[in-house]
Amino acid sequence: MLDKVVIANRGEIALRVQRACRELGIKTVAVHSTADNNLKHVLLADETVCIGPPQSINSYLDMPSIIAAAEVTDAVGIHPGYGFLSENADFAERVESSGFVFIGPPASAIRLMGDKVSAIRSMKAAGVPCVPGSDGPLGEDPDENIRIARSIGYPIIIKASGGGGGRGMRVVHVEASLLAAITVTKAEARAAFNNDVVYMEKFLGKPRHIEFQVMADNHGNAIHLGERDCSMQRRHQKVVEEAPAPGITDEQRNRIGARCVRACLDIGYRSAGTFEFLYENNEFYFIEMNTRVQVEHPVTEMITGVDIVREQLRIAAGETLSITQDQVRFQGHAVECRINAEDPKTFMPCPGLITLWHAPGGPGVRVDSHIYSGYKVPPYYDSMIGKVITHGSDRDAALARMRNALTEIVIEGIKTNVPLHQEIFQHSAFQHGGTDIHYLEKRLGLV
Ligand code: MV4
Repeated sequence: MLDKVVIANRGEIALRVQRACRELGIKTVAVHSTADNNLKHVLLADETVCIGPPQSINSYLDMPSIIAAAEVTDAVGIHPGYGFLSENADFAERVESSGFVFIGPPASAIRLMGDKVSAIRSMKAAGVPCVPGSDGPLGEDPDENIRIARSIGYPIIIKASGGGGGRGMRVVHVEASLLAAITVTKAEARAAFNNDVVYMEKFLGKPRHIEFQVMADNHGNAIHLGERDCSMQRRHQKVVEEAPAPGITDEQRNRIGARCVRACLDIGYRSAGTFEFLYENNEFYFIEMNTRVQVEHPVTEMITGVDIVREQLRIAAGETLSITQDQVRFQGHAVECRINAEDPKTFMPCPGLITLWHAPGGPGVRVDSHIYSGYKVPPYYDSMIGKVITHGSDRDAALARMRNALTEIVIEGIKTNVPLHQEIFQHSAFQHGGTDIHYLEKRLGLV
């Protein structure tokens, strides 16, 4: 097993990675900014290295500082968590060329999936169903682009190949707007991603966002751990996630899961990954792959019993996956609420001192959070301060446990989105399950 790992992240995921390391007997190095001296995992780490000032660009995104921290502490591996440098192929490459293990996929896979046109091309080749579209970059010929859009049928969506996660997209409803939309999206993409490659897809009006969790090792083994439904979102920020996705059949899960596994083997994938799909009219359409551990991984852990971060560490140490596909069992239902330090009405971030914290508990309740009474939420980073995950024998049982947890939870001193979650869990459409990606914004009267 790895001897010592640098955790190149902060907050709840840094603590999550640290817990997995501890269980495996791996020593941990917490690298942190000057704003994060009092983070829970920093206080618990075997060693700590301050890597810079509060602004992420000078600390959690500073590759030389993080690699230097691994050097001075004699660490063997670096876990990037999510966000920050987790999907930066150059970072993965520099970690490895400096002699450390990148606890994630090969740089080549990150690069391939980071370019959405090449990602879709490889997925299509592996038999993963994709959205009808241009099957490659749009060229300069206006007549050809008009022809492609007509053959797909309006509405269509123009997407930047360097984008993803909702950045660099534009919907086109009529042919008269097409060419201007392509020009503008290209210009924005060049400015934002230094890459003006754009492609075209059929625009799906009321899809759900359903994603498949995969894991692959270095020995030719790959498995899927089923799907999650992440449709409950606002402005591309997920709010509630659940597994399994309501209404998805075993046949669909096995079929799409098997395609994702095939794709992992085809592209030489390793570690944890997620295939994002849009789901509409009973069909799955691949849109992007995330080459990192995700915020919502716990709902998959709760229904499968697989510790995804532990597997990442084992795989990085050269071991095989500890389970085969045949051994994966889906049990019950899990739901996750992301707890943010924000105003529940305006969604403005609300950093500050947490004067009192009581975590919810009881059977089937999991809390992944780094906060404690007396912890001060700094203003420099993402406002997510933790996640409450509940599991039950079926969806109703998981939801009932979450409603309970949301009444037990106490966070004083700062505003949080707990009231929003309490409201969501009273909505009858949500209780019924299967709401689409526009549901929350519509309910909030934002659309
Ligand atoms: C789409 C789409 C409709 N049709 N692609 C937004 C984030 C990025 N991952 C892809 N996104 C979308 N792609 C086609 N062809 C609608 C969205 C979309 C969306 C997707 C998932 C979750 C939330 C979303 C919110 C708005 C739009």
